[in-house]
Amino acid sequence: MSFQMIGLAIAAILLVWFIVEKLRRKTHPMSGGIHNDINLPHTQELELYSNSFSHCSRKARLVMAELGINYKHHHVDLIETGWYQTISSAYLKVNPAGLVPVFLHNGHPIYESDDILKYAQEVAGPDAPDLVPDDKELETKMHEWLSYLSISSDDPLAQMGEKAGACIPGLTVPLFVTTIQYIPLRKILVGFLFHSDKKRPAFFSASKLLGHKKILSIPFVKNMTQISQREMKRHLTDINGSLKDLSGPWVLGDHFSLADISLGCLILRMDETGWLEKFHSETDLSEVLNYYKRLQTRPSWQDAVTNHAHPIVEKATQDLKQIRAAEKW
Ligand SMILES: N[C@@H](CCC(=O)N[C@@H](CS)C(=O)NCC(=O)O)C(=O)O
Repeated sequence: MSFQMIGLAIAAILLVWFIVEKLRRKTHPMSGGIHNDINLPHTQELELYSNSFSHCSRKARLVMAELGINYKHHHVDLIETGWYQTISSAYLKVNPAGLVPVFLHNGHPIYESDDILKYAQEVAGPDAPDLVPDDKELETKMHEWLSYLSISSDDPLAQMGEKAGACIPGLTVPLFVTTIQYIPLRKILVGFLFHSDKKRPAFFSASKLLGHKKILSIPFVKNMTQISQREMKRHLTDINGSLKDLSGPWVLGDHFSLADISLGCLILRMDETGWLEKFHSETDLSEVLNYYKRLQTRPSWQDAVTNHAHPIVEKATQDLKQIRAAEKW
């Protein structure tokens, strides 16, 4: 057989492999809430698929810890923690949208972190604390907070002016860049073949190859991080004002609720990316800092955040701290 024939045979095998893999990895959006029509393999009544670094996953783990829910945990990697497990054929059976977190109740999946938070309250036993207040006015307030803090699955950057949650992805960019230095390029490139959103592997491979300075000076990235900074600083100033006026330690006063879980995760992200310290040096956020300290002393924090620390994220967080200190930003 000639070299040409061998080359053609290899190309044909690769093409067949690619087509088969592509068919096995079909992705499409999934609506939130429970899907009773889907039955997934499970060994426990309640199971959670989450990633240690993911903001929405942290919310889900915190609610489980606060409610004392006993569940089986499956860690799912994102490219930032190792590889694109969310678009593996096995995980796409769990969530065809390729997103974490997913909560399973008797094998039926619940998608969207805020729906998971509410569902967890419904399945928690009668002795579990009430993270959704009975008082209708307080409940409405809690839902408003959840919506204000949420990240949309369709367009994560939409409505940065109105929603604090929409500013999170843009402000996580510097940490994405430092985490991705620990991931081999070949793993990032897999995203070009199978990720439904090619901007992600494009951004991650550029980050890996160019480093933070060049990435953060690309006009689109620069513009996005500048808008996110401006808007998040304003949101945190508003949040600081609301916390100052409270009649109790939590956003609804004395009642610890789902809103505190979501707000706690937003502040955590701002802390690990260095923005919290920077914003506080420019505007008074002392109420936010005190509130954050109160959250960190709750046993749920240890359980859902500290115990799930990821070595790559830990190292990348330190790297980012050093870069910020050296470059004074
Ligand atoms: N609105 C969704 C957002 C979920 C989401 O965006 N998850 C991210 C991690 S925080 C993810 O799975 N990304 C997959 C990827 O980056 O490929 C929720 O609240 O659950």
